[in-house]
Amino acid sequence: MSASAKGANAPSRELLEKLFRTAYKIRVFESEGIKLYRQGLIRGYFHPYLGQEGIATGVCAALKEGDYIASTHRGHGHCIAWGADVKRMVAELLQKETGYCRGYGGSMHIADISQGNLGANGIVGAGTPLGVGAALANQIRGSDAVTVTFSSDGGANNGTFLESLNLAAIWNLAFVLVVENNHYAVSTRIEESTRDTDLYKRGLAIGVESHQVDGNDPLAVYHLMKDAARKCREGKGPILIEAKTFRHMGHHVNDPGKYMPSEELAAWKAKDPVDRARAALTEMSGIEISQIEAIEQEIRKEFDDAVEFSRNSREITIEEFQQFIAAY
Ligand SMILES: Cc1ncc(C[n+]2csc(CCOP(=O)(O)OP(=O)(O)O)c2C)c(N)n1
Ligand SMILES: [Mg+2]
Repeated sequence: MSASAKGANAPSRELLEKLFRTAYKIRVFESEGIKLYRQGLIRGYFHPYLGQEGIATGVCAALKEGDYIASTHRGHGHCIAWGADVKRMVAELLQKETGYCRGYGGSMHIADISQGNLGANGIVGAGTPLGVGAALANQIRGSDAVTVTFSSDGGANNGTFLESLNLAAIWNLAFVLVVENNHYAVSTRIEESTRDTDLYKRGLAIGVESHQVDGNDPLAVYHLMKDAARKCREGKGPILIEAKTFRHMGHHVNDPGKYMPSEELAAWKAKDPVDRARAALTEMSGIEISQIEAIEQEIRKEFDDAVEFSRNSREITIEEFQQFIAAY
């Protein structure tokens, strides 16, 4: 994020604060969530979004009420940036009935259709056709809503990636495909799974406006997404955005990520998206350090309150879960 951007086009304090708040909230949720996982309180997998916060933060800040998002298995950050209730998210992770899916879904299935969050998804790449379907429905309804699907480098090798984007293109849908290229699908390096690692070119090949952005720069992501959403509402969609980034740890909490070269990891950590959001807010808005600290404290308290709320909520029973499954 260019901290020197000043003058008429300078981002507002409100925007800078929103970006920082969101990025920091994701950072706290993931860091503290990992601790809960390590205490054995969360079952199943937990795929941390640490290091990738700039993408969800910038994208969601550029959308408006009535728009839609579809997420991935690494979806906590998308939910938070979309404005999800942290209490209900933590409760879902802890299998409590107060969670988003009554505790039946867990980390990879948090969804809130009523608010346009089509959900996290345990099937890599599955959010792309889902998002295109929502965008088609919105076009048929005459709505100006934009649908964003968050995908991934691994997801881009799923057959439905091009099939869906191609349909979105011939139908001029208000659809934005955000590809979070973190260079790995589990331990498989992107160079091992595709010859051309610039994934935005796949959109160009089928006539889709496509861009590449530094995913660790929340403000750059925001500006690109803002422009993409405007174009989509003008009937100029779909648009593909490839955001380059890097995870701060292995694929999931129990993956030590030894295959990630330490110098490369250090170089990406030096471009930490949360630090950059904080630096932009500090340098461009004139906010006092004490005010930043107060924001951080407020967000940490929100997480602690969510844990307290969740601990006091009732855990679903195996019998209830079995009855729920049998009903479908
Ligand atoms: C269709 C499908 N294939 C394989 C898997 C197993 N799997 C879960 S996550 C993952 C890697 C995903 O990598 P990427 O798409 O780049 O997303 P990232 O984990 O980097 O966010 C795989 C292969 C799956 N869940 N779904
Ligand atoms: Mg990946």
